[in-house]
Amino acid sequence: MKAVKAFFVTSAPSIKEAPPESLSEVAFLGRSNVGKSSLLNSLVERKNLAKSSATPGKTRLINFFDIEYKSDEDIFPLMFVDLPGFGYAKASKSLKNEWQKNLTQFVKNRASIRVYILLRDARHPKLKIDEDAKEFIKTIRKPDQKLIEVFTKVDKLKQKELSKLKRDFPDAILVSNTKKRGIEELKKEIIKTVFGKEV
Ligand SMILES: Nc1nc2c(ncn2[C@@H]2O[C@H](COP(=O)(O)OP(=O)(O)O)[C@@H](O)[C@H]2O)c(=O)[nH]1
Ligand SMILES: [Mg+2]
Repeated sequence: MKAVKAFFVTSAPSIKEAPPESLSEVAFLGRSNVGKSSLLNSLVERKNLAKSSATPGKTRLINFFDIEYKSDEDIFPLMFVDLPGFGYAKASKSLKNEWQKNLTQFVKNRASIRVYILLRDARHPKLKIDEDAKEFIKTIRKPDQKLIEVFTKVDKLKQKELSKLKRDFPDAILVSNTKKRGIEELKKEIIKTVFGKEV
């Protein structure tokens, strides 16, 4: 399935400045540098729609992208929301608190979010900060909001580690942005979750 439309809408520092809630939103959440922007680009087959960077902690804004997928029979309009990374150690404390507050506010109060995509680094699958984020989403989400857990950078794993990860997290989707693995599976899961359709 292909994205027939994918364009940047706007950046917002907080929920107050966010665009009006209109489309079903897919929010990408995860530690800084985990591969959020890269995954967003993979999902729409664009190289640099969401700015990916090797410098952790650069994205401090909430970025909105208007997306449209098309299958043989249907069109699926969505808003992808690239959220600032959490837990970036090098940011100053006040800046960190400010981001964290904005991020928390947004995630809690944005009713148009249909799916939270929580990204985790496949090489560090048991980090407390990720477990905490998962618990947090589970606590605040409404009945019509789903959590999809994704492990990124699986290209860095050996076969044995990959098998273990699958055993430990049977519901998670394993992706590689460099090798384009798991991308179609994730697209399908998003469409199924938001629109209730198998594509
Ligand atoms: N090997 C590998 N590197 C990745 C993958 N996804 C992202 N990266 C790299 O990880 C770094 C951070 O990616 P980015 O998408 O900017 O992360 P973000 O901060 O979460 O938005 C960049 O250097 C990417 O090229 C992946 O699946 N495999
Ligand atoms: Mg990013």
